[in-house]
Amino acid sequence: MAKVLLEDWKEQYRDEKIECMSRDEMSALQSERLVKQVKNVYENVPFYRKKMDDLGVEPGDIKGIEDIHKLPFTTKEDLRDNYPFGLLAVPREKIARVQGTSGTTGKLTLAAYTEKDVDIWGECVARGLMMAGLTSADRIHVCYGYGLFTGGMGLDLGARALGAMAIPMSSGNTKRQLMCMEDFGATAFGCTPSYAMYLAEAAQEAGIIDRLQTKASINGAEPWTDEMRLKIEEILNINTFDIYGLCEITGPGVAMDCIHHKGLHVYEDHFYPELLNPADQTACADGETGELVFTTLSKEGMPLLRYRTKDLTSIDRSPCECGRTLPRIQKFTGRTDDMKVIRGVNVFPTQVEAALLSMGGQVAPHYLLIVDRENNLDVLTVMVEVTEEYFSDEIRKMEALKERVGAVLKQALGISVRVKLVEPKTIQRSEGKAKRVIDNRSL
Ligand code: DLL
Repeated sequence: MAKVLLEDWKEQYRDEKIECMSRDEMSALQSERLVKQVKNVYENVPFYRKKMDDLGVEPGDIKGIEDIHKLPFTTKEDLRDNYPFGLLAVPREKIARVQGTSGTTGKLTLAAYTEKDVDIWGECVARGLMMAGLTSADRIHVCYGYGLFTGGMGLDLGARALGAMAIPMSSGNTKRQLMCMEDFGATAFGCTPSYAMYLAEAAQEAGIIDRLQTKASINGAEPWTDEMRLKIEEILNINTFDIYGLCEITGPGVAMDCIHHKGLHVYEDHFYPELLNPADQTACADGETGELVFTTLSKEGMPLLRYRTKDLTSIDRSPCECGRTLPRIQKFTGRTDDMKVIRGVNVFPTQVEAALLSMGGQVAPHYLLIVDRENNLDVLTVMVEVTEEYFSDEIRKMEALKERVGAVLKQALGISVRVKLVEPKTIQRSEGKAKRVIDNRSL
């Protein structure tokens, strides 16, 4: 275990020319790619030809990246309507692989990639791995799921592009994960942040932390807070990085944060980001929170124009101390669809997470929000796990803790909540994306 302090950090770039390019050069590159891409989808994807015709836009109207606002949006519903292969821009024989969403109910969201798309995906993940200080000498333990979900394959492709060793564990069986991590001398691992927290606690409990060689972890696929990052870093004594992506765009490797943790650098030479006001789709000013929308500038298999991710963040284009000029999106508060409106107040699970972690170890960062409607009134119950250290058989002590948690949550959320304290390790752990909310109102 070897956390590197910021003052000792040596920045390395996978592609310095692109990652540190001037804004003018980047705009020129994006413009060239966009013009080509628009012509491509107009000629090869009937769905986009119709959408553009309906808007009265022709490929010739798009002269550069500044014209992107003239183009139509694409939504998840469009992907579903054209499931599975209706949005391909190449013949099906050119598709080298498909990947899908991690959800288990309903129709999948399927994405298709050519060989070149897969190479670019690996390159982008490799940029992130280098941002995390990894090199070809590293051994990367991948406990994201392998399969249609992009996590396992994404990290694997990144390790391959970097020339590092991939350890394809997939998710599940924590004891075995830890055994292999120790035996194979993994120097880094990748999984969801909720599972990283679980692994960290399990390693601590097994007393093996000193025997691990891990120095970094690459965590994403779900919203999490900086407080959670610090907690994982503290337990394992490593550097932890946030990686973002979605299968429709490329899987992990759309954006990742650097050692300065001031937002996730977007690989905008391939994935052009826009931040739009969800209500009327007008552009947000830099720093203003809105819905993240992506256009794939170089994708061959299933290129998407202005894909509405439903993820909420803001963008910062100021230079970063790491030297990269790639813009940074802030850590995600959540998706438009996991924000809950409770008695008129917007509540995100990440606000609960930050509040619980601010309580100095009295409660564990494992929690569940349950929303009910009683007598026409919304009621939010937050189930919170007490840590072993603070758990007590004395009712008075537990009542006092419950009151403290209630006060901290009220302060953070702006509404009063019911707190249900539960014993250590009783909230179900997730090996993939954690389920943080049960909304009984919509059932
Ligand atoms: O979750 C890809 C991925 C795998 C990213 C492994 C990072 C690591 P999907 O299953 O298509 O793809 O889900 C995409 O997950 O729209 C976000 O809502 C959420 N998400 C992904 N990364 C983050 C993150 C993968 N770092 C959806 N922070 C996205 C917050 C994230 N939310």
